[in-house]
Amino acid sequence: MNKKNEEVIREMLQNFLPQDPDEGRQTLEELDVLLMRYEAAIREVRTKLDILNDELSLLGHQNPIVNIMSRRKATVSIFDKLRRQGNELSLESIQENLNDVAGVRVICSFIDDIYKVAQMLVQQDDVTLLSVKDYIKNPKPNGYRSYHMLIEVPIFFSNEKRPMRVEVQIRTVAMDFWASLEHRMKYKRDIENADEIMADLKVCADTIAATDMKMMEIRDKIPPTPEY
Ligand code: 0O2
Repeated sequence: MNKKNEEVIREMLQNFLPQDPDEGRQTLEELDVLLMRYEAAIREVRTKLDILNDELSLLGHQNPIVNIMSRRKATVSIFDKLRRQGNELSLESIQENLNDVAGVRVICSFIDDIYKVAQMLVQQDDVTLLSVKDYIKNPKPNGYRSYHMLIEVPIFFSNEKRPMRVEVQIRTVAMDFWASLEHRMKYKRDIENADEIMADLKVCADTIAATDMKMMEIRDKIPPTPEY
């Protein structure tokens, strides 16, 4: 860690932790509890998706989900994001201002699977849909495509039920491949020929989008695999 980063971390901790050591300790314990709750919410959503995928594959729909990945945002990234947003560093602020502490990414083979999976998830009566960003119908200018939903699920703890927010990103294998490479640009500020790379990535994003469409067309021409 370089000196500048050290200073930033020290400042973030000073802003987050009360001066009094006992209060500071309690705040850290409460942070642990809050992060555990987000991890529980991730498990809940993953289980819902696993069940949908298992059921659909038995019904002969093939597996609409290729892979499910999830992550709880790292503590330092949580503080970093609040700081960048200009928001207070506190437990309340984490819950109010951050939508992506709990993140689940679902990778599908085909574009229409994305919408099926999204629909099946939000129609469950304990899932509340808070917002949708459809970057497939409305790609970002750089070519980013993915379907984002912010949902809330109730999680049962020892003596209470808590609604927890989870950001669900659903995309095809090809969109994910593209996004993983493009994401690397975010951390390479001083890269040479960045404009050229971004232009190349945009061309690839459009090619991938056309290929995703074509793959659905081809799939529809191939008779389904017989059940056994
Ligand atoms: P990381 O490192 O993946 O966590 P918000 O989520 O509300 O803070 P925003 O930008 O309105 O902010 O949300 P949006 O557009 O739904 O994007 C949230 C996440 O989607 C990002 O998280 C990325 O994971 C992904 N994403 C959005 N745009 C792009 C893009 O252009 N390229 C790539 N590769 N991923 C993108 P983070 O926190 O930015 O990053």
